[in-house]
Amino acid sequence: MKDIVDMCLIPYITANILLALICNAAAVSVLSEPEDGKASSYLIGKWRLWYTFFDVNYDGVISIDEFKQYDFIFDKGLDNVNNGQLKTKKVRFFKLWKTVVLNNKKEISKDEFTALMTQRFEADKTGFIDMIKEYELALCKLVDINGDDFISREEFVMNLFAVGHRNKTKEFFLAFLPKNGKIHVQKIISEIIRFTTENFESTDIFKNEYESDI
Ligand SMILES: [Ca+2]
Ligand SMILES: [Ca+2]
Repeated sequence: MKDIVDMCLIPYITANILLALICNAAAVSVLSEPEDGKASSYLIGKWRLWYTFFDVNYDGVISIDEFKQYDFIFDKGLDNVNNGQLKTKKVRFFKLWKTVVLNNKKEISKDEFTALMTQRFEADKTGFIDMIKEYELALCKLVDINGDDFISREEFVMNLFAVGHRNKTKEFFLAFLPKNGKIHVQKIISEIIRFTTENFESTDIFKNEYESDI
């Protein structure tokens, strides 16, 4: 009787092993970068998170008004320590923000934003990375009030406050492994490039933060 039961179990176990192998192969393929230059669902999910981060007043839509938050924080007499360059830096960043995020429109929905990023990424990935790099450098120059190419804790927190994110600022800052209490702007730029352009799953400071902040 035991032999019969064992014989019946063999095909069942074999089928399950095969199923496990197939599932494992599928999981590995998700972790690989698509070869056809298409944006993965993982990357598209990150762009949707990124959209949420830009929606400073939490009304579900990114509009031109979102940028006014930067005026509120950065206009508090900080131009003295910024050698009078604040306005120039802000104008430059606003121009890039309007192009990169809003596609030069007054507002953009989450679906439009995702479609825009997908179209840009799939048309020219190198150009897309360059666009993000230029955008983030302009933001870092704005946030780097004393112009030392490092973002201090104070500068970092002020930027987060400007865009309405006040939770877990300490954890977010420490995730960049600051040295002597500050983060080099290149570290922030490389991390935002990872977040906005890396097509496969990896350790991602911005993704972790944005997921825990919503
Ligand atoms: Ca909004
Ligand atoms: Ca600085």
